[in-house]
Amino acid sequence: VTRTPFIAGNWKMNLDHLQAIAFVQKLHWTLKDAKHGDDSVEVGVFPPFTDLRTVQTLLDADKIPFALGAQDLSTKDSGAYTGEISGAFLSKLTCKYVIIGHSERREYHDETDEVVAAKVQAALRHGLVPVICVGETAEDLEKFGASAVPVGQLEVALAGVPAGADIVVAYEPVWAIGSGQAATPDQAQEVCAKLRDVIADKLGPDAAAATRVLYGGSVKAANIASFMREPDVDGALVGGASLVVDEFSAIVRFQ
Ligand code: G2H
Repeated sequence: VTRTPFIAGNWKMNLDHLQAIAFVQKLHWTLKDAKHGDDSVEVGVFPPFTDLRTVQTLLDADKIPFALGAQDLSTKDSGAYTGEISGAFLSKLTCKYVIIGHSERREYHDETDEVVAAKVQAALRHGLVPVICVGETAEDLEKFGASAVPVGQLEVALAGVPAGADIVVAYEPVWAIGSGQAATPDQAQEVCAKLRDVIADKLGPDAAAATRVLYGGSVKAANIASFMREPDVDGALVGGASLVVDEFSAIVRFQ
């Protein structure tokens, strides 16, 4: 099985819908002669909710081959849930992906493993591919080592997920996020391999072979190639560096 590398830009709470237009156009222009949008590498952009419609229109109008994703969704499908966003709305805007369980959601919005699991189910109900984020804090790392917490988080997130489901897993050690201090390629490989074992255990060997496992946490142009050389790292979830066109383009051109 070949797993198409996936470079995903998580904009977090950056770029309003007007800034998004300029950014996506410039990124497209910069990547025009790069091999992407085919089997060599998939590029994804994950803007804030309020940008999704604008970016969708732009991708569609200019036939820009970036996949569109959201940064979160509701566990519910519709109804009296003020401020929430349904996966149904995201599908209608041609979102392919949705990030679930990012450590910033877990930390600032008290998202438990059970909430994450419910969001994974919500994504699948609406035909979205969940990008399930797991990772240990510095404290967890000291107490339990690198893999115990992310493995436990993924086990809960995958409960009830059918074997054939299309999912992406992202290993993001919390201590590496936005800190400039990325994990080493060896560290990333070790945990990503264990996460693939969890996928094998829960969803079967075919799913484990087909599912992309990303590394995230201070990925930049200077370190992407070293991660991509690892056999169980299939791409990157990029935060800060995804907001700088030249840097993100260089990450997409890692090979
Ligand atoms: C981890 C990552 C993107 P950054 O949060 O999801 O952010 O690349 O800024 O560490």
